[in-house]
Amino acid sequence: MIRLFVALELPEAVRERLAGLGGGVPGARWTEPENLHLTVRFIGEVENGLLPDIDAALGSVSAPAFDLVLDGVGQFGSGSRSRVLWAGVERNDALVHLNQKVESALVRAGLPREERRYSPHVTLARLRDAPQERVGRFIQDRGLFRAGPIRVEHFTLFESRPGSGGPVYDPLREYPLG
Ligand code: 2AM
Repeated sequence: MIRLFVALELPEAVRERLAGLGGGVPGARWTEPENLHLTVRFIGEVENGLLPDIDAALGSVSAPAFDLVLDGVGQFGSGSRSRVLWAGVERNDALVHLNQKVESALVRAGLPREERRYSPHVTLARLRDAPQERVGRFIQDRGLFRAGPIRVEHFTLFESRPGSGGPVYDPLREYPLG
């Protein structure tokens, strides 16, 4: 089996700025700077034999290049459950369009449809037992964070592998946007 997802890479300067947002929240596990990305479509575990079909499906996606702006920070989840701290994405119809194109290509390739609504974000940290008061302050203090515009001219199929220091994301293939 192989664990896959489709994402946008972020330029190093943007990843550095995102990594620089970190700190000040006890119980936060920060994303390694090289792992910061914007998921277009999570795939999950599939048989290795499906990889050629997935690759062909993604290769058939035709969508325009676009600009992306990161905007603000926020969190998913609340209470003591596992929570995610993220950087947001300014409303972006081209990104939603790309998500839909990728979704239908993958469904044509035989993958189950994603039932959850697409909600673009860059995961900054996973929170366990982080005091909500500190999380709230973090979000408030970084509310004016903005990065971009970032020109997006391709999307990437990644493999996620477990590593000793957390997951390792290997880019398998890039697909151009026109
Ligand atoms: P997340 O960062 O918000 O968890 C690789 O795991 C990427 O796929 C991450 O960006 C992750 O988003 C995303 N993803 C979407 N759905 C997922 C799921 N059910 N399990 C793990 N990752 C998921």
